[in-house]
Amino acid sequence: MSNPLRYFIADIHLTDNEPVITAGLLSFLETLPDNCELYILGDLFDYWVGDDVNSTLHQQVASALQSLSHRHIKKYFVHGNRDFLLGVKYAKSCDMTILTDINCLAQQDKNIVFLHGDLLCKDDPQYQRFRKIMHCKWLQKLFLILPLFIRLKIANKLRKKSSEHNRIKSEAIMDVNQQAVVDMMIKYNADTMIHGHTHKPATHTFLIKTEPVKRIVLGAWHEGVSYIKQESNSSDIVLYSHCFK
Ligand code: LP5
Ligand code: MN
Repeated sequence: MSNPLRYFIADIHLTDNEPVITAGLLSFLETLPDNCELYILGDLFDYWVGDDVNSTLHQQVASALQSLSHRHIKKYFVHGNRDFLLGVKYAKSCDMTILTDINCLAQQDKNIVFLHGDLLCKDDPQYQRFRKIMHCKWLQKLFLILPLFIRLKIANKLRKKSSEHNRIKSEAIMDVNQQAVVDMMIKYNADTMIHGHTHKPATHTFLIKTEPVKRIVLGAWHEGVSYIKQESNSSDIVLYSHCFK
């Protein structure tokens, strides 16, 4: 089955305080070839408190993504745990489609399943409970009608609490649960899984019922670019990383 050239990125964590990362993303976008597809698997922004925040950073990124359309590059976005409130208004300004939390791309006989990755952290029930609360539609609606300075205060508080919690959590708890990976790959008939979130870039190969499969983890963009490329008309999917130029 033929597929277009595809790129996957995640965990860019754009913020006003890190102009090098923003510049790195903008130049990465410029290097994308015409007619490819770009999948952004969450945490594009360090946090998102509403589409009404019309900052220079948000405008810059929207305009860069939007202009890719002139080169027939399609953009898809999956929410991360930091930017799950990014809405259709902003996505429209980027000319990008928001996808559901878990998605599939059909291959010959098996699929590629892709997601942000936080859903796989099943060894962290505290986070999974927290996530459920954050994903309550009524709570999100309520949050979004609050004045901006209160939303920013809440976001800062949550970020602080999260860092405190992460400092005492073990590495294993913050990684994916292998059984959750296997269950999801079986459910979506996938031989390849792509995700971010853990900031542990790697290609893991293992067997599911004697079939070789792989899980490719995207890296965060704190020190450089991390992306996965699937060549057109190929099932070859490779993880790349390099420092910002
Ligand atoms: O983000 P990261 O990588 O540091 O850690 C994540 C998990 N943490 C989060 C929290 C986000 O960082 C906060 C993002 C703010 C977004 C904007 C605000 C929108 C508000 C919308 C309201 C409807 O996702 C972290 C995981 C880690 O990944 C690895 O998987 O461990 O999870 C936690 O830290 C959760 C804790 O275990 C439990 C959190 C308790 C919070 C208590 C809140 C009390 C303060 C309330 C203030 C109003
Ligand atoms: Mn994340």
